[in-house]
Amino acid sequence: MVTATRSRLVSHGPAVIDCGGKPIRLDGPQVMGVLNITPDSFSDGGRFLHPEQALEQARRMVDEGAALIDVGGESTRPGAGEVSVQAELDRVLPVLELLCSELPVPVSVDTSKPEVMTEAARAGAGMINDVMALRRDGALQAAAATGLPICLMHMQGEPRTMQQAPEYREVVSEVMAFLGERVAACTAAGISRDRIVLDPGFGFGKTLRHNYQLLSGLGRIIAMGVPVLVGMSRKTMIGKVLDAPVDRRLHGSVAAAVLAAREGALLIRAHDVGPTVEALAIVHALAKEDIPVRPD
Ligand code: 8Y7
Repeated sequence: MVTATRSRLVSHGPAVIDCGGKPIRLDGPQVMGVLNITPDSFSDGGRFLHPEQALEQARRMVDEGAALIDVGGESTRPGAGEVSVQAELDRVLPVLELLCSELPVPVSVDTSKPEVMTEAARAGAGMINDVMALRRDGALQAAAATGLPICLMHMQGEPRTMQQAPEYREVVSEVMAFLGERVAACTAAGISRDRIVLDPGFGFGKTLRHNYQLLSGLGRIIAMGVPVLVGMSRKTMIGKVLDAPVDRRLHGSVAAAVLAAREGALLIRAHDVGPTVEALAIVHALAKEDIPVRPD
């Protein structure tokens, strides 16, 4: 068994990522808590529209150990409709301003729109989380100008149609090629590698098998040497295996988080922060004792 632990031994990049003055330690897996402020998100849609309610929920997640809170104003669920720039700004900015001034942890903004990136940074956001990986016109330039770290996520197709017939020759290689190309586009636009986080984009233009092939091959993506974020919380890849609706996917989601963290994923995007943080503490305790395996 020489190769089994290989992916856990590679360098995972900087031990700290600076999110606009609020650093996150990446010496072990950390949780990004999900805060949806859209009226139509599939798992908690419509519950956190008001800034005060959003703050209350964000504080709960921070108390439970979230290292980062992800705020999104445009639902990216399969089949979701478009939101105008103004509508997204109106939703996101009041929440960002409040959370960024009140919370001890950084707040990332889940957006693909360059105008929202610019305004979110001005409101104090600490990271840009773009499921389009800065492919929108003007997004590379806008993101570069913020100076913030950026999560580049893989998606095949676009949210409205991505689950119709996703196809890959070999999903892990294709996701890696895409992410490598987006890292190159970022560095060419003046975004240095130490500001980049990569995400294979579970559920975004992937069948159930593609999602598990990606989880199985996650070590190869981690070996690209850039911190990796994953989001599997409450997704269909959990629900289909369990034949369970969204409100009964907690244990499956935590199991998936543990498996990804054991491969070396450093940021885990999750709705159920407390249970995920506790499970990851066990992964971290184990990883601290990992001994490199060498051939005789
Ligand atoms: C992800 C995400 C969503 C993910 C990153 C959901 C915004 C769907 N999923 N961002 N966003 N990675 N980086 O189930 O997997 O929360 S939305």
